[in-house]
Amino acid sequence: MIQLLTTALLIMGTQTFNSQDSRLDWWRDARFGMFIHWGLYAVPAGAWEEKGTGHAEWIRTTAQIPLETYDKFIDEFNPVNFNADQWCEMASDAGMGYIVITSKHHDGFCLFESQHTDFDIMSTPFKRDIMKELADAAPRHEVKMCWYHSIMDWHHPDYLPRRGWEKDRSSEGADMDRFRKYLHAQVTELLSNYGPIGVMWFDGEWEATWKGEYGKELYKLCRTLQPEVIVNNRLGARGGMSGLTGMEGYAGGYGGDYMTPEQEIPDAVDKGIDWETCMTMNDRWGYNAVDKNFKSTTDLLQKLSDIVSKNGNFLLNVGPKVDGTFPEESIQRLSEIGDWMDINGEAIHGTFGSPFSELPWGRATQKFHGDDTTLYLHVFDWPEDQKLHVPNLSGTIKSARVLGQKGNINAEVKDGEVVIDVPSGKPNDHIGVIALEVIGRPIVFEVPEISAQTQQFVHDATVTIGVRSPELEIRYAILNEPSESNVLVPNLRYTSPFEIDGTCIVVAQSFYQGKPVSKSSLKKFEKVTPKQAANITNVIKGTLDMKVFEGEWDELPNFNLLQPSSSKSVDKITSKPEAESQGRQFMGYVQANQSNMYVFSLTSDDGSRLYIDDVLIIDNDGLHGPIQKEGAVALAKGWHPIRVEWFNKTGGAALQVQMGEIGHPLQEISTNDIATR
Ligand code: FHN
Repeated sequence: MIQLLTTALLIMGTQTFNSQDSRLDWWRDARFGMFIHWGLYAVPAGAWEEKGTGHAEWIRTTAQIPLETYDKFIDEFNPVNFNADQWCEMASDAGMGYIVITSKHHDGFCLFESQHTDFDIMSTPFKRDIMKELADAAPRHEVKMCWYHSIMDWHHPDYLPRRGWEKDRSSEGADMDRFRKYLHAQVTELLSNYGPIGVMWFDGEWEATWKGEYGKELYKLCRTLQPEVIVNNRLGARGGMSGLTGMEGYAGGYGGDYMTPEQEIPDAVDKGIDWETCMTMNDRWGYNAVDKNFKSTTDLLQKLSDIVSKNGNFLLNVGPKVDGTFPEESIQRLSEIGDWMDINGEAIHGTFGSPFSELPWGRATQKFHGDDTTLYLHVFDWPEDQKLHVPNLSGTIKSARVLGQKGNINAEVKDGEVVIDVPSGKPNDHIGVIALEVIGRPIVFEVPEISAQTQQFVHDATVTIGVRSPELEIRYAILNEPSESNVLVPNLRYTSPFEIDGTCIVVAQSFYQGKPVSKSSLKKFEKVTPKQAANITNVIKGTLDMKVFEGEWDELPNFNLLQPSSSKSVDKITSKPEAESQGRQFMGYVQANQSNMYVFSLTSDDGSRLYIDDVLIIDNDGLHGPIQKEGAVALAKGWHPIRVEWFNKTGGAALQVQMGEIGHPLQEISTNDIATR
């Protein structure tokens, strides 16, 4: 048995990441937005008494400031230099198409006038509705106004849980249902009083008191109030900083309209998925007077290029000061970014991801004009010999030009690459962009990808081979001996998936105009003997033994060395009733209805593992949000020992096991297929 681990991008939930949903078109075209974290936390600017100067928007918690002390900041919040048009102009001039500002962060303070609390901007000396002024200014500068809104609320008496250190702040009488009514009432204000809103950017969704079904309910409220509004995936368990979204089914998983990786850029994302990386310019979201670790303009632009080349959006943060101005370092970077975007913005706005899996000197984006394509080459490392080699590219190139420079430059299609004569010296300090006008679509000589649902099989397997450029011809060969794999030129034309019924190696290569234009790829597939079933009779169907353990872990402990707090027979593997600081061990038998390969999926928040016949099939351990992993194993017809181990430290809890015979959909294991003896 092999352990086949694949981490699936979680694209289920209330809304799948449907790249056909035209509601997101303006947002996809924008590609670039401004995040603004602003509130009472700008008053202390990261410093608090003997608690140091490293704080920011979390300061009430990280410096353990009692509520009544923190609330006094309201008397000092008077941003006399705030100018909504200036902020919107800086965003627009930087090439940003939307602004997402914290209408309310975790501290509960509302930057907008709310009829449902006095803990808002109207209780400050400023007494002006910041959101209103921004919402009015945004259209004047062609930016869309969007609201960040935190579910977690450290101020509202009904929100639970209290902060662990808030020993003196009783939770007596706190009522999360009443808090959800307050939350809905404020979201209604935000989507009723300020005109068309581009995105509702929720956050603070990870505590155990917030359930996926609440997220679905709030999603529906947003879309009812403004049907065109976009809602991010942070109304349900988002899967930690990777921003993966929650799975339908357990904890009422929630999808949202796009994924939200935070402070990181995913390696590669399926082109059909909408996503946005949010990132700070320095090390903090809210203003910190001593945090001078600002990323360079070149670094920020290369992050923008990398993200857009992967079909994503970049939400770049500014943390304004208490007087209503942006930090000088932010202003300077926004201005320099704007200078670059003035000339190169066409390589960002309205583009799609790169046709290349990688490029040695930079990134690429593309725009389609009917049948033709503009291919933008983002050159981070400008060639000193003035020859830019674009590997694995062909097609009919009509022209080539350097953005911001007059006239065309020479681009020659040679065997398997395009060589472009570029002027000496990078055209700017950050990224030089070359636009290639291509007739039709660029032909990228990719190595073919060989795949099957699993690399082991019991009876037979279906093999699929693919490349992205339809102009390429795939040729393949099926080899029985590995020794042959490095000499043979594949000679079978691939037209559709094919069956294999024995151990073999599949070799494939891309051809163009009759010539091989890529390296060969190869993959071994193995016919295996299924694991013999357990020799048991008189099973008790529909039952598994569950042991519960109490404790705090960062990874799965060895439960066999621990004393369970309880144990009982259960009819399914689940994290319900959810609890923190808890581990569970499920043991019993699972039935294979016939001899074949079986795929298991294990989704959990936090860590989990799945064993069949005491062999580890899926390792999904560690502290994380809801993440799904898969594994496969060959099983003979009959009953096989299964063991699932799981723990939840704090926050969201989730556990879901699915199973499916190869070639069939994964689904919850039926009670008919579990047993104890
Ligand atoms: O806790 C917040 C944090 O303060 C900040 O707002 C980021 C921005 O996405 N979101 C949460 C951490 O994931």
